[in-house]
Amino acid sequence: MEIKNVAARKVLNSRKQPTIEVTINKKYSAAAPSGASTGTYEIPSYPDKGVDFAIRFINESKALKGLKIERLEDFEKVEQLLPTIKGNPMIALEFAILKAASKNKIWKFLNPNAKNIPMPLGNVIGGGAHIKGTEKPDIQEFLLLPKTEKFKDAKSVNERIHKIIGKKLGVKNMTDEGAWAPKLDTISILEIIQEAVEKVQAETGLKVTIGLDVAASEFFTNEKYEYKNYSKGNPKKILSREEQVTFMEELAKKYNLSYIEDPFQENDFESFKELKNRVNALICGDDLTTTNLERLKRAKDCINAVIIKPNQIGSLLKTKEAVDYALNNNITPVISHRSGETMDATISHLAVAWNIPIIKCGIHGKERQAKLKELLKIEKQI
Ligand code: 2PG
Ligand code: MG
Repeated sequence: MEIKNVAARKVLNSRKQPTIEVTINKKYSAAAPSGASTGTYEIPSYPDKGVDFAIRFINESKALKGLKIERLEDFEKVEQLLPTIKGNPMIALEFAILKAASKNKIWKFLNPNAKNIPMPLGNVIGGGAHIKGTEKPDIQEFLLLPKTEKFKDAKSVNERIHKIIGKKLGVKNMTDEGAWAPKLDTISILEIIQEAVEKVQAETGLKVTIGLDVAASEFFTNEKYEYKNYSKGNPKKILSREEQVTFMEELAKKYNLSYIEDPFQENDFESFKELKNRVNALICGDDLTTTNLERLKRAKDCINAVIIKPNQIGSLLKTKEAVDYALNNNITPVISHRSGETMDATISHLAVAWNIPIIKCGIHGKERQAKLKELLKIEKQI
């Protein structure tokens, strides 16, 4: 595929914030998402001068014209030719080029032998930085992780539990990611989810497990974890580092958690390691690792799963490096959406092409469904 035309424009993401969309050869478009609970070690979403500057820069640049893209390695040229374009603009650009080079079959272009569809990790109840106000869960995401043979079953079982819980809670409030946002404490929420999971498991015979994205950096103040909704009788509670490790261990054991993301603040590698040694769950880094190979290397013995978000590092090639390092070091990569999303479903393709076993992309809302539906489509093509 030869790049003949590159155009960028401003669009709105699901949080109604401006983001960049790039179109290659007038036909293939991709837009970048953005986070709300961003890690300190993520690269900035936009170069210093912001989204408008990036759009103008891409529209005025002739650097990519005539460039031929036939394989992943060719993206080195893209990244070299536009070194000032990092973060979200680079991701939108590279995803659009991927679509153009593959005629929308990215998974096949990157790996014609791909055969695994990832399990969907979906957000059913949430709080933290993903909803305004103060009366909300401290923990950012309460997640469902099905363990089914077929992707189709996993998708529908998540949707079913999401619906049952919505009815039970009777709230209309939702987080940015389409999870229910009740004014409830951690324990009450886990009880409600466990009940719904057991009911649906009994009905369908399909296995579903529970997970968390604690996003602990968001409520780590003065070297302590400051809960505002800890438990029913005891909403306000301050936990030390050791107490937080114990609390996470207790939750993991009581609710059979299969997955815990960012249970500790983003610099506390040691506590991740301690929890990993105490429980039988995926202990996942997100703000800890920020899809950054150097941080991932440092976290190697502390985690057994890692979030992969292309726009945390702003480079398709560096994203692939992080995935490969994880796969080669017994760390489960989990490719992930952001809380501010677009209809782009490139991460679904990357999951399949790069053998990523889990995709975290929500359950409810058109931007989340776009990624799930794309996987149904890919499943049929494989
Ligand atoms: C996270 C993500 C996505 P955000 O913390 O894992 O769920 O949130 O995009 O706001 O960083
Ligand atoms: Mg996270």
